[in-house]
Amino acid sequence: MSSVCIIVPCYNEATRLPVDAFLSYVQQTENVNFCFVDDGSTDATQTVLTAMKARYPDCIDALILPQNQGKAGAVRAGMLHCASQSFDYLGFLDADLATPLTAITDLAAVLDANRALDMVMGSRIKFLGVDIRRDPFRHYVGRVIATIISNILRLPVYDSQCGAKLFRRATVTGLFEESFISPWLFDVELLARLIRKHGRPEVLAHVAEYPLRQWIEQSDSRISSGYVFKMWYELFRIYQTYRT
Ligand SMILES: Nc1nc2c(ncn2[C@@H]2O[C@H](COP(=O)(O)OP(=O)(O)O)[C@@H](O)[C@H]2O)c(=O)[nH]1
Ligand SMILES: [Mg+2]
Repeated sequence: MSSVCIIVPCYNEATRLPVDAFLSYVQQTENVNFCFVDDGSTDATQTVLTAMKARYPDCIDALILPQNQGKAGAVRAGMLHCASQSFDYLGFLDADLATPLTAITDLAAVLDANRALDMVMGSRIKFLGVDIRRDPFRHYVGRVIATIISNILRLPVYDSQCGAKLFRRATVTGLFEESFISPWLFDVELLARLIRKHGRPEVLAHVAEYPLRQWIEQSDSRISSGYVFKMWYELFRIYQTYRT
């Protein structure tokens, strides 16, 4: 299998991070590495991550950011930190494992099967045979936001905001070099950057969505409820900045 490095942004995750699940996964799996990024947490996240790295130094790295940057900044720092290493694919996953670790090999298989793809995104689509569990309110609000994003991008993307994405390494530096406008909508910016790079008609050959087999919403979200208001301004700025 191709080698993969997964960035896990961690903000005050000392009690929430499923440490045992990560450790048993690296024990059982070859070719998958993790780079946990402590995003200036104020709890014991740094201690937890450093202990994980000490146990499995060959496949776990911990990047400690002295100041909180938001999810976009933490993912970006981790991706750029690992892009110089010899992995085939780099990606990111939320620390709460709402997307289970088994999705990593599923997403890697999509890139393995199609050499033209730069990026594969997990997509939370509830249908028979998969296990997608989401609070109904967040689901409906999320669907409205996702549909608006799809219209702004003029791209038939179903679920831009799912926190599980994998990239071919050669594309990472170009996509993540520039810092992001939005701490939570940076996924929209990644798609806008791909459109800018390839042109809208061709982008469909370079990015694919993959319906996740499982996604279980975890409580205790780090996004504040007030962000729903700020988000519209960020979307507007993204639209203005990447407009072609
Ligand atoms: N770097 C950073 N990461 C954050 C911040 N807030 C959340 N995260 C990380 O982003 C991921 C998603 O956060 P989560 O609370 O699960 O959000 P939700 O499930 O999308 O509501 C987790 O891995 C968090 O640790 C933040 O301020 N900075
Ligand atoms: Mg979550």
